[in-house]
Amino acid sequence: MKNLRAFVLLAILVSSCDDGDVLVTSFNFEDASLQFCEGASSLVFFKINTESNESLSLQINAEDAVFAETDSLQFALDGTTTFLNYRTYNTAPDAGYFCNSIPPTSPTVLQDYFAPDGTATLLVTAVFNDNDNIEEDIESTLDTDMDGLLDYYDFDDDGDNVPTAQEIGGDPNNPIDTDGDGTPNYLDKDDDGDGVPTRNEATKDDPNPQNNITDPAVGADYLNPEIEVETPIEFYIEHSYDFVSSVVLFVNNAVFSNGEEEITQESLDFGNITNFATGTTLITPAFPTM
Ligand SMILES: [Ca+2]
Ligand SMILES: [Ca+2]
Ligand SMILES: [Ca+2]
Ligand SMILES: [Ca+2]
Repeated sequence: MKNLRAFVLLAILVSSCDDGDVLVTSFNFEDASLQFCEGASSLVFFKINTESNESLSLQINAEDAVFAETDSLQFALDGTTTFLNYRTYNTAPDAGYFCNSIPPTSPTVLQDYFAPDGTATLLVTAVFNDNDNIEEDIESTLDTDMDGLLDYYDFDDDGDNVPTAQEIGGDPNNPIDTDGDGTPNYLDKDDDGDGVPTRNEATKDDPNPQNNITDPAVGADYLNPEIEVETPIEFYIEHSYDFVSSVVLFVNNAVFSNGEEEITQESLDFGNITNFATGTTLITPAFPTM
């Protein structure tokens, strides 16, 4: 996880105390950006107010895989693996303070509030890209080959086991249409129009149609209408697509306590981090049974 960029949406400044005392804490993180670091088995989100020397931090346990898809993730605070800390210091901590396996000796913690109860919510938004050089609408629900991967992140749109990037030719705005039927090869299940689907102009030993060449002078059989040898290939090749995920974090019903005083926060808006996680998803779509 990298490419940290953070923005603060808004901050909540409501502090209350059950015995009515006025707290010297400010609980002000309005101008502090959300940051994070990864510990051995946990993820720590934090905000630092460098003016008032205070920090708000949340530790959660989450597998990296959960950030590869758009989802709303809820984490119940339990006081052991998932919890919040609100601290004040003699001087402001830096980002390295929060994921140290050995608690740093400085800065000195003046007040330490711990919240073992509440609910943290992470809204993950993942944007997919199949890198197939076709400009595709990520709002579209079109799934040409009905393999469960929408066209905008399906690197083989027509499911013929020849990736789109290798079917469009040199000009994405004028993609190759071998049989001239008006459907470009990357959307045509039978590229040469010989009646044998491209996927089936391959062999069981090598399901890549590009490698099945009877006449080298013409090229692969799936682009040679004179060759009509059919071998049923009833599976798809492994697909890959990249993702870039951003997160929005908020916490509800947190009750902070330092043993003497309590601070209740019904709603804590931590803000967001764009480009929180990037990666590549590999998936072999199930072959549809018809
Ligand atoms: Ca698809
Ligand atoms: Ca294809
Ligand atoms: Ca065609
Ligand atoms: Ca052929």
